[in-house]
Amino acid sequence: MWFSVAARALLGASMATALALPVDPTAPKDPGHTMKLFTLEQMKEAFSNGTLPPINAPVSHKAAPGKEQANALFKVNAVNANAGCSANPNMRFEWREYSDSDRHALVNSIQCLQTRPARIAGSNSRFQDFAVIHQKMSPDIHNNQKFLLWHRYFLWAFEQVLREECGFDRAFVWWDETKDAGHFSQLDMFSPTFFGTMHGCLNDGAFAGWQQVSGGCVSREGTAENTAQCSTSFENYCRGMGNYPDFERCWEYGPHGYGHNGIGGTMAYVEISPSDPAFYMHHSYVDRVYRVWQNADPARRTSISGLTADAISLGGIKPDVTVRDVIDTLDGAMCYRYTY
Ligand SMILES: [Cu+2]
Repeated sequence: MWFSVAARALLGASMATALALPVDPTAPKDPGHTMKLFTLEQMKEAFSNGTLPPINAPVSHKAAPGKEQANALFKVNAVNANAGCSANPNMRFEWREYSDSDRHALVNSIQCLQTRPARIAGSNSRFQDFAVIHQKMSPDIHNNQKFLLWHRYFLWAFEQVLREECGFDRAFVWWDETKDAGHFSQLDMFSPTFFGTMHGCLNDGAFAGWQQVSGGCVSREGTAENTAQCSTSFENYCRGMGNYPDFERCWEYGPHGYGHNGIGGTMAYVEISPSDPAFYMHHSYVDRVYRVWQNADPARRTSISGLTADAISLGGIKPDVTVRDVIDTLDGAMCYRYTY
């Protein structure tokens, strides 16, 4: 028969090649998963019907035996370093409270990190080390109880590395997204002066031309409709949750997910989203609201349903810690608070 086995094999191979090639050569090879999303109305309905997915147990959350000692040493150092923290914590200022000089210093230090050599396998810069670690650890740090703690420590580590390796010497920043709900793209953060505009591949601003960890350009393609979910009413609804698993799911699948999609493009993909520096601004808001929720009840600063001894690992960027080291921003490995 004309259509020989060899011809079939050839045809199969060429089809496979054709399928493997992205249509858009700048598109990521493996962008990963999209966000789990509930609008405020869907969230209320899911809670009242009991249909919100149950919170998953972490995939792996016990430190390897060899790491226990390192954790203990870090704990001792951290506690010593932070004696008296609450009397004089580091303040994180909201973007609108941040001076132009501070904004430029922040953006310049992030640019600097991109020029520093990688220390993590599979990365091509010190900035991308964070995205690679986030990508690798993704199954263990999303859709579970560690989500808020892990990202809190990740953001703190990013801040420390900006200070230690790129000379950043200002107070750190946070972004109150509720002030920009429905119109993220109009915020001056998303301008050619700072983080770049929000349409397609980054071709203006401090990070123009940057590549995603998975390949392809860092891009933004958010919609106003998505950013509208990052509202005061949604924040307040989640802040009304009485226990950690409910708050965590409301916050992760609600405004957290919609902030990612509101910026869109690279940020819409869970694993690779830290390839866009806007990730760190978004997660400052996520962490700030977690802290505000914790402040409403002291027990929330010491417990997340029995997981207090579990390991938080950044794959070597900073020492492994435990949940108890990072659950209170004023006691443990860190020492900071938000201006409001
Ligand atoms: Cu994440």
